[in-house]
Amino acid sequence: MITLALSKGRIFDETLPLLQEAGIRVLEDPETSRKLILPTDDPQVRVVLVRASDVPTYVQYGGADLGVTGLDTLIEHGSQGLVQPLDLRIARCRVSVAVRADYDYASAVRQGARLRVATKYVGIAREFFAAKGVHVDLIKLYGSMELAPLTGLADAIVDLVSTGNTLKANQLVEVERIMDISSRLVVNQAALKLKQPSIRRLIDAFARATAARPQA
Ligand code: PRT
Ligand code: MG
Repeated sequence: MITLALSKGRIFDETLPLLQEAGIRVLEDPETSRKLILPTDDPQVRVVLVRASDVPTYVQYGGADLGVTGLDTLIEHGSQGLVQPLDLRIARCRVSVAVRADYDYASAVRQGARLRVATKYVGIAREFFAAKGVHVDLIKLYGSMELAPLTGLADAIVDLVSTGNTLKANQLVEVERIMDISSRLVVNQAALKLKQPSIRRLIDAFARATAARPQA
C-alpha cells in the first residue's frame, strides 16, 4: 500500500488533476466526507488528509510514503529525511514583504531602523533580512498576517501573495519579493528504497503529468 499525504483546499484541488492524469481517481470528496483516509480506484494507493504544515512531518516519519507540500512549508520544516524528486508547479505564489501603504519601508531600511516583522515564515524571514543586513524582531503568527501592520503589532509582514487582492483589500503594499513558491512532491527516504517499484511508478506518472502541462 502506498500512502499519499495531501492537505484540504488548494493542494488537494490542484493535485487531483495530476493524479487523474496518472490514472488515479480519489473516491471521496474531502469537502463533503469526514473521512481522513480516502480510498482511490487503485487498491494500492490511498490518500491521507493532514494540515498543510503537517505534510512534511507525516512523510519524514513514514506516516505517509509521499506527499505534496508548498516550498514555503518545506523550507520552514527542513528537508531532513525527505527526497524531493519533483516540482509539481501547482499552487504557485510568492513569499513577499508587505507594509501599510503609508509606511516608508525604503527609508526605514536606509536608516538602519530595527523592524518589527510578523510572519508564519520565521525561518525564511530571518534568513532574508540577515542577508540584507536589516535588523528585525520577528513575531511568529499562525494566520491573518495582514492584520499585524493594521493594528500596530508589526511594521511589516512576510507572507504568501498570489493575486495581491488580499494585500490590496487591507491597504497593504508589496515592497519586496523574497522567493517564488510552488508545490513539491516529497518522498520518505526509506519508503523510496523499500517500495521502490510502486513509488517509482507514481513519481514517473506525476512527472509525465507535470511535463505535459503548459509552462506557466
Ligand atoms: O490553512 P491552514 O493553516 O490549514 O494551512 P495553510 O494556510 O498552510 O494551507 P493552504 O491550503 O492555505 O496553503 C497551502 C499551500 O498553498 C501554501 O503552503 C502555499 O505553498 C500554497 N499557496 C498558493 C498559497 C497561496 N497560493 C495563497 N495565496 N497559500 C496561501 N495563500 C494565502 C496567503 O497566505 C494570503 O493570505 O492567500 C492570501 C493571498 O492570496 P491573494 O491571491 O489575495 O494574493
Ligand atoms: Mg490557509
